[in-house]
Amino acid sequence: MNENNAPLVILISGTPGVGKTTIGTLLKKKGYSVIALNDFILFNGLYYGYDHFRGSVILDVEFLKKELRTQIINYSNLLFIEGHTTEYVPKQLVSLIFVIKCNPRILRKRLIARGYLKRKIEENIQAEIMEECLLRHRENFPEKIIIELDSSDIKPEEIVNEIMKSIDNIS
Ligand code: DAT
Repeated sequence: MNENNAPLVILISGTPGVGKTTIGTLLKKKGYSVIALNDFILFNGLYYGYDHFRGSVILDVEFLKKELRTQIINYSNLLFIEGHTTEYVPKQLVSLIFVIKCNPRILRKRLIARGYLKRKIEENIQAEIMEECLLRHRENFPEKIIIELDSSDIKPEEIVNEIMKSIDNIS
């Protein structure tokens, strides 16, 4: 916890399929608080509607930011927020960001296994190649708090260990 009694907020982001949910589940099993941002958005109705072409919700960004500010103070110590659109978490709240990456060939296999439509797979592969998630976070947060981790060849448990080591270094 920091001096304002707000929790230390850690973002875990990346293109769909890189392993965010898996990491979040492992962190929860270890007893940490984890917000899955997609679930948070749906549960709190923080969207205008659904984009059928893109297969995703149309976010109400200002409402999302407001709701995060309100709800984050209910947590103590360490809070992980995992999701594809974590760049919308208000900058002042965030201590560290992990952008998980994955080799596009491996990512494609994961997305095929998930049953995504071909168009959606290619859109996500393109986003991974162009490092879109990383760039969006770089636009919104200082570079020094962003850490890239590659999930292509290491187990989710090892990624969690890397994350915890980095957090130990800042707290
Ligand atoms: P995301 O939440 O980023 O969309 P996920 O956690 O649902 O991704 O993982 C997508 C798939 O990839 C799922 O079948 C689990 C698998 N996976 C996740 N991390 C992995 C890793 N480090 N090594 C191998 N497979 C992984």
